[in-house]
Amino acid sequence: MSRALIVIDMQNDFCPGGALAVEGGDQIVQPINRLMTQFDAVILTQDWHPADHASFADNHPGAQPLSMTQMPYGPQVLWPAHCVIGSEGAHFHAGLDLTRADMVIRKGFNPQIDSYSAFFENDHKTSTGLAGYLRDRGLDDLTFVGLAHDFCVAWSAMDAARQGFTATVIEEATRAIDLDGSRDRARADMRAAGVQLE
Ligand code: VGL
Ligand code: ZN
Repeated sequence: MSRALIVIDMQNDFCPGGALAVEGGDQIVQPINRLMTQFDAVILTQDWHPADHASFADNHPGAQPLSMTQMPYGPQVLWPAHCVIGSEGAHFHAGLDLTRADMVIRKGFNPQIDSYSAFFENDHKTSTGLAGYLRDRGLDDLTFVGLAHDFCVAWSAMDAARQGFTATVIEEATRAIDLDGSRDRARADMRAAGVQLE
């Protein structure tokens, strides 16, 4: 088995001071850098939204950030604008070791569909191409870390398990947004999907 570390969305906007800051997000940078040395491959994901993205509350007149809306593909949280293509907030945290990354996969660039998972957009149909890349390289044992535990990390790990990869989340190297109990829900959902929590 070849093992890949998949580092989810370690970007400025998800760290303290960012547009969608996750509490303690910056505390996991060094632990993630240390983990990178223990894997056969390292893949980074980068949330990458156009300014007119449908997941931004600003693009829904009258809507509050963190309220819910209905999209053609299902319910969707409306987020403060974040990780706008090319912005400082979309850059990786300055302390993250980028030298070990074999590949960076961007997601969320389709203006009409959000993409929490590294594998599929939120319609659960449109592939990012990551599964094919991993299979072509024989990377079948995947470990997930990064931000945010209860959204992009959880959705990525569950999609990995559903597609037949071995999927583990190292919880110490994640932090959660924890919106209305989303952290506990994500843990239960991940376990039910066959994701190992360490
Ligand atoms: C994320 C909300 C919106 C994440 C990305 O990385 O968990 N959450 N976009
Ligand atoms: Zn996003």
